[in-house]
Amino acid sequence: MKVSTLIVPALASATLVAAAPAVAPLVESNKLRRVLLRSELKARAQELQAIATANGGNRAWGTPGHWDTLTWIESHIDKDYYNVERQYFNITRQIFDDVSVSVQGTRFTNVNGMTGSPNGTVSADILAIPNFGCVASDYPASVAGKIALVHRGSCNFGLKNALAGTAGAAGLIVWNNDPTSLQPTLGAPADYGVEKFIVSAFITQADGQALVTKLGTGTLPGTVANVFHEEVSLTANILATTKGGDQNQIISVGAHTDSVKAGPGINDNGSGTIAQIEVAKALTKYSVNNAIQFSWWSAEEDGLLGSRYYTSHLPEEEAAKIVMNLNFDMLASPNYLYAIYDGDASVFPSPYATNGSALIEKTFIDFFSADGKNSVASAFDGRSDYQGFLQIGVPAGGVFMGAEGIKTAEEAALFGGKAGKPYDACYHQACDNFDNLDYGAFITGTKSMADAVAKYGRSIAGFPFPRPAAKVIPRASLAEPMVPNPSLTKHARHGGCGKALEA
Ligand SMILES: *[C@@H]1O[C@H](CO)[C@@H](O)[C@H](O)[C@H]1NC(C)=O
Ligand SMILES: *[C@@H]1O[C@H](CO)[C@@H](O)[C@H](O)[C@H]1NC(C)=O
Ligand SMILES: *[C@@H]1O[C@H](CO)[C@@H](O)[C@H](O)[C@H]1NC(C)=O
Ligand SMILES: CC(=O)N[C@H]1CO[C@H](CO)[C@@H](O)[C@@H]1O
Ligand SMILES: [Zn+2]
Repeated sequence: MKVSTLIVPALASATLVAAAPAVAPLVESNKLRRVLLRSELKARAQELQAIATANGGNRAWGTPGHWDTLTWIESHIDKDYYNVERQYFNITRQIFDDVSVSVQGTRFTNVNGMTGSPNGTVSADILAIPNFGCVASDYPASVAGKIALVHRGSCNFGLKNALAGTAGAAGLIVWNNDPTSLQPTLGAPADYGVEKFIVSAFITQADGQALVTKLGTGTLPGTVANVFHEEVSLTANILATTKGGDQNQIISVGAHTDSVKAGPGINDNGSGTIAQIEVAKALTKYSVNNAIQFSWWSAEEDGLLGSRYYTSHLPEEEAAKIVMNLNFDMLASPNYLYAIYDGDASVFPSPYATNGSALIEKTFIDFFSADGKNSVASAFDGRSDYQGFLQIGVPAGGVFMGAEGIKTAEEAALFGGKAGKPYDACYHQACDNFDNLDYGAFITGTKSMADAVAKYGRSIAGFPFPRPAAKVIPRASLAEPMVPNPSLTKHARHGGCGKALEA
């Protein structure tokens, strides 16, 4: 008897091996969510913390801690289920050598360079520009050959620079509109319809105010310098695409892998990285109708460089296959809120709103609502890795749990936690470590990702796809900062029946 019972299963399994491989069941939201465990999120956070600890306390791109992060992500991805690719690219950084502003020979002590400014020193008369310098008519003909002094605010630095240059200014000084410090970035001249920028630097609010008063409508001789050298370093994105599912209908899901230099970045944005690993693992038990592509972007901290590299190098016919981009960053803030990108611009005016982005927003609102949780709208301002996708016409959406912003009393009523305190007091600091995370919020955020992956991995019925002609949005049309429209109601949602979802 013993012998025969041993033989029968052996034969049975031999038969199974010979048969066609069983097709995994089609993914379902509740099943995918059920296999996600808080304990696994914690285990990954521990691993990521260990990588930071072993590499001088951070995982900034270009450092060994970041390369180790990439290897670690790949070790968690099933190569039978996914095609895994590293997309290498070089990043050229400006290292400032001499950044200065002087007036009548006196140098200001607190001057910041503008990343993207040409290399050089300009000496000329300084003229103060009225208003914010965001429209061509702000620049008088007399600015030609002079250094324009412009107030920060109302539009991007790149637009101010392009308009001043177009009016013939030889250089630009921007003065801050608040007392905090800032490292400004111009972006690319082409985004503002010009061939090149003019030499520019950034001064404090106090220095700017004093200079404007001193100049009045007249001019004084001065100098603006932005002298730098360049350093080229290599980094990489990771892309893992399901082998199954329609490769012409790709659901792109992304988070960034780098931290700031100041700390380990376990919430920012280790949490998005970890959530993606766990959802990508869970998905391997199921089949999908539409391909899912998980992306781990590099160098978000330096201006969304990894994701923008990807989208800007994507051939048009490949871009046409991407149905949507879902972005997850900071999914475990200790004093969290559940904020969903306002894809329909019902709360925050946004040039990016489309029907597709509105549908994605609704998917997330419905998830939190069905889970008995509140959610609020988050500005759809293109300040994370989904920006590059919006620029090539791909609808986007996602969830965000708060960074350095301060929780309001209204938000504390909706989400608990402490009003008057930052959502993440450790944002961009050394204390953004394993202990910084709210693991309850983290598992909820991870499940919101799983829900969207399952829903769109099954079907995109009703979603506007294939897209009509891609709607390309120039960055210049983006105002800074995004201010919510108070006349519109905040769509804070009280969670459906108040009953938590089973998984
Ligand atoms: C990065 O730059 C180095 C040196 O400048 C070059 O050898 C390498 O091919 C570049 N790699 C990529 C992916 O562009
Ligand atoms: C910028 O100019 C300085 C001298 O004016 C020069 O030493 C430096 O190499 C230049 N940087 C670049 C990136 O060309
Ligand atoms: C967006 O949706 C509205 C209402 O459903 C519809 O009338 C409109 O045609 C759609 N726009 C596009 C560009 O599909
Ligand atoms: C959505 C979001 O807040 N993403 C954050 C990820 O991390 C970077 C840098 O730390 C922040 O600038 C982003 O805002
Ligand atoms: Zn909305």
